Amino acid sequence: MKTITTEGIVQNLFDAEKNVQTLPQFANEYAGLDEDKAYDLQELLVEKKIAEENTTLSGWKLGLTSKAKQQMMGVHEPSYGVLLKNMSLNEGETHSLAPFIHAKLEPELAFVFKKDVVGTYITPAQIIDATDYIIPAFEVIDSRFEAFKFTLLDAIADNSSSSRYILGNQFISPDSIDLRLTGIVFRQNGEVVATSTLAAVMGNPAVAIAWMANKIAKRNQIIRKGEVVLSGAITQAMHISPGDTFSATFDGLGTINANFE
Ligand code: OOG
Repeated sequence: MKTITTEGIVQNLFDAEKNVQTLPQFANEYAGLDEDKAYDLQELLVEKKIAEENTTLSGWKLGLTSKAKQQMMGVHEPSYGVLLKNMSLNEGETHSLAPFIHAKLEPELAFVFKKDVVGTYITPAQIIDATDYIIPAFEVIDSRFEAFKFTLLDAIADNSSSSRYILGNQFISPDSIDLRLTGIVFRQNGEVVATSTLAAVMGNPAVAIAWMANKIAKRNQIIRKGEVVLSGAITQAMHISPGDTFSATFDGLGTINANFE
């Protein structure tokens, strides 16, 4: 039996973010919830945010694309979410943790598109071909669910835990780079907390984005020229505390920094 309504879930997720409060997972109380319905909820939440926060779509994000993240969260497949203009933070600034419930930071490779990506069988090569440049990036994720615990369907409705994103300032064409072998070193307060290569993201971050392009095509959506796509966490996510400084150095692509208070 359905004990919670669609409007109720969307409002609760919206309010939880606004009021910096958690809510319980709902997926088990919502009869007939499947992946498609969870993305319907995400779409309604994003529409509400665009209307009430007076912002616009700036791109997309992949979630749970690496084994490290899937194991950390106990799920077995990726998800995607929507990025909005008001989620973008400037690299050089120190960011207040006040708007976040229990934020974590993840290094990711961002792709910016120079063409619309249209089709229902998009390949990773087409993703690279449509990419203007790639940028080292951080994503701040913040689940609206208690203790950062959820099923995949809860997380999808919660816009895949998206919260903010920070883009670096080196813009590089992906054409001649073997992304799979691009190494990264992730530091928190100067200490190395994780190392990886971009192959951790579904073998190649372009594979993850192709997966998403095909997934959103089924809902009549596309990646558009000018949009940014975060291709998913390359390492485990690190909890952010006030005063933390983070950096992620990507071999040949530069370093992204983030400071919090
Ligand atoms: C879900 C979203 C994770 C990623 O890149 O893996 C994510 C979560 O773990 O909260 O954005």
